[in-house]
Amino acid sequence: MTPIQLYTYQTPNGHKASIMLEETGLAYDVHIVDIETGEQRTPDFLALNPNNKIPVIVDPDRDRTVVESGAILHYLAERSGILMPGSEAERIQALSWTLFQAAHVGPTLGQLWNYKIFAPEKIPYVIGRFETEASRIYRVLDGQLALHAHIAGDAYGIADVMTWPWIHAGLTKLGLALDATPALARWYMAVAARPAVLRGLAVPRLPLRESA
Ligand SMILES: N[C@@H](CCC(=O)N[C@@H](CS)C(=O)NCC(=O)O)C(=O)O
Repeated sequence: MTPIQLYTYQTPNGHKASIMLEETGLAYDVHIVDIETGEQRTPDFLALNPNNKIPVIVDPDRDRTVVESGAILHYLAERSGILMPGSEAERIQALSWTLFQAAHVGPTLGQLWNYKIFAPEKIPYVIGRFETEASRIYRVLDGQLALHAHIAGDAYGIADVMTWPWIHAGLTKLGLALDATPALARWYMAVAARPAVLRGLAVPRLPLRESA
């Protein structure tokens, strides 16, 4: 098999794709797209994803280019047969929670990151608004994980791969502790113990920048 080509950067959305590739065991090559210097807006990258965002995968053997992390995870599950839910009922749960991540978890924490860390002017109303929404989303996940071992049901699957990097970023970068959501905390620790997750989190290895 020709290796899958992964275009990515050191971010939670990039980590979803690298963790999934590590889980599947499929061979892949990594291409760093430095979104801090604007490489996602070069003509070559825009030809892969007109939406100028990582991650993207190219599967040369099937002549497929896949954008959007949720679609990438579904594609890789189908391609490999790994983390593919068995029944139709499980598949629709996986799809629902994968889209919940894409619609709520990622956008809310992404905006919080922007306004809390990057914004030159810190606006308390805006930061408070996204922190309140993040708490609500964490309670939704905590409720689901109080009922099931994993986000889309009993088995570990793509909804977990989709969500874990953002909960990790929330904890390590945004100060979103898991004390008030014990089921979410239990799940977070269990997923963190998977070797494929740790390997995927280390992708891509960025070259050291020269300091000024
Ligand atoms: N919904 C997209 C989000 C991807 C995304 O936001 N990627 C960010 C990095 S985490 C990016 O490439 N940003 C560059 C830009 O917006 O110019 C997905 O799940 O793949």
